[in-house]
Amino acid sequence: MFFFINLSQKPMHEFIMNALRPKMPPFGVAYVASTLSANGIKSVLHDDNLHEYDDRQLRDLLGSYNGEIQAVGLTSVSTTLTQIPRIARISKEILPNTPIIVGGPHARLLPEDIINCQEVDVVFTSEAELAIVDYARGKDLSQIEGVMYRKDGHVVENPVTSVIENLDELPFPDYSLFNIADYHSTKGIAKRHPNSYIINSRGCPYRCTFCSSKSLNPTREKKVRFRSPENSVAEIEMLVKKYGVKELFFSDEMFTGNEELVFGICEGIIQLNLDVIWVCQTHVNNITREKLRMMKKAGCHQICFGVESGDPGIQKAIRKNLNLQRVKETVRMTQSEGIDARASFMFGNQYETTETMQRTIDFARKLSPDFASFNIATPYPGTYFREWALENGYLVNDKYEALDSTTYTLVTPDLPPGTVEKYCNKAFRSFYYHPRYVVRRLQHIRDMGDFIRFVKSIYYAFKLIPHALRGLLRRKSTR
Ligand code: B12
Ligand code: SF4
Repeated sequence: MFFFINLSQKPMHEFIMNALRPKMPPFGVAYVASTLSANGIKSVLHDDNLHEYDDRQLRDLLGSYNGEIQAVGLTSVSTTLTQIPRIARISKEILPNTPIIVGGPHARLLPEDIINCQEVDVVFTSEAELAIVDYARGKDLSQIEGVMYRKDGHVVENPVTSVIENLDELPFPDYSLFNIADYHSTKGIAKRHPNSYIINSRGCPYRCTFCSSKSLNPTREKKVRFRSPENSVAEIEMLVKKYGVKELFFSDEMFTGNEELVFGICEGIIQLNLDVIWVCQTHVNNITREKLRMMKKAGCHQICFGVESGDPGIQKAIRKNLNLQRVKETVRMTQSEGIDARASFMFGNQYETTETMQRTIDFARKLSPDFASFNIATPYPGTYFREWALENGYLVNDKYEALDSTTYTLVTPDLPPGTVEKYCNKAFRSFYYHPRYVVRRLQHIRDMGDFIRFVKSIYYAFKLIPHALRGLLRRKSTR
């Protein structure tokens, strides 16, 4: 049996958006567990991000599976990396002869950070659905692609020479590992519960400077791999009928990029008459009215567009290169087809100044999407933004746990400490705490469900005021 642990993420600060954050199961683990299961090997998951265990609870839990555990598998994003030594130490105390293996986005981006922890035996440096089965069957490590391990005191890394080209060959994620109803997507987005994520493709053809998508792609090319619509629809049907899922979040990096997939999934949902609504995120340039109409018919109620900045110069600098006029037209078109438009913005990218950030705040207000999110630019490993910050000596806080989008870890000549956080909070207040926004949301109320969501959003808005104030005070006192 493989015993997987999803490491917990602890926000560094009180931050205005923290209260809205999603809590979702680890889908990477669900994918590797499903290929193990297809080969007759059982998996168990402890989600420490959902139920955080102290040392004693973790010891008791691991001890209770005495003798059954073949390997303890940890999954890690950069922000949870610092949890690895503690969990690995406890695991070795209780199960000294059981290997500790680690995978996840950070393991794919900077595996050497993880193998440096002496208790860790093997790091999986790429998509691991195939490698994990080789590993479980006891294949010699030197013969397994995409692993990093120690041999005779040296670190060895096996390259990845082939990738899973046909995603339809993979079994669906193992949803039996967790209880979907225990989780939730970003508060305020989902209209129904239980809700879950689904991934229909891997990769993105764009190259935004703040995003690690390119570095995560095993081919490092602009190639995107897509599932067939039939395969995705079969998973959706299973989620709805077997797990009672009522709402889905298509977490593809760019859902509307492949016409065949979008139309195929929509037709499938309509033909099977599935009782499910959904939300997706995508690129402004991939939207047409025809697609929107089909998506609406198939239950789409919200689209999130990564707009990032209201300043044309910053658009170029971050290689997003959006035409702001087209952004406006796309948001209007989305709203006119009865789908809510969410726009996501960032503060503190390359060459940002207080003027460019103010332009973003003004643009967000004028754009008038139904919802907006405001994030702090974060120099994740595998991004050009991180390289730029390092080259210029702007990175002043290199702690991985600070990469939680609530802390600005750079100081640039144009942005003294605290400026980016200030503008981010200002953007939130200027957008949401505005009578015009409240009136517009009131006009959107069509049924009892909308009314309840409106009351909840007012409740969250008031709840967020002390969050914002505490955050500001704490930042000031730690400076
Ligand atoms: C959906 C998604 C979410 C969802 C669900 C996340 C989840 N729990 O799975 C939500 C919205 C909750 C989320 C939250 C966050 N996310 Co997110 N998310 C994604 C997204 C779009 C898809 C993830 C996914 O399912 N990928 C597909 C699976 C198959 O890939 P995978 O997870 O890497 O898993 C494979 C391997 O890594 C390996 N593997 C994984 N775990 C293990 C464990 C073992 C033992 C083994 C052997 C192998 C193994 O095998 C898997 C199958 O091939 C990715 C973008 C991307 N391209 O991956 C960002 C991404 C992973 N998220 C990211 C970030 C930053 C976050 C947050 C920190 C944001 C924040 N500021 O809070 C939080 C962290 C929450 C957490 N503790 O996990 C970054 C990670 C960057 C980094 N350096 O770590 C990414 C890469 C986005 C980006 N391009 O910057 N996220
Ligand atoms: S930010 Fe979005 S569009 Fe840009 S590279 Fe990343 S996933 Fe692609």
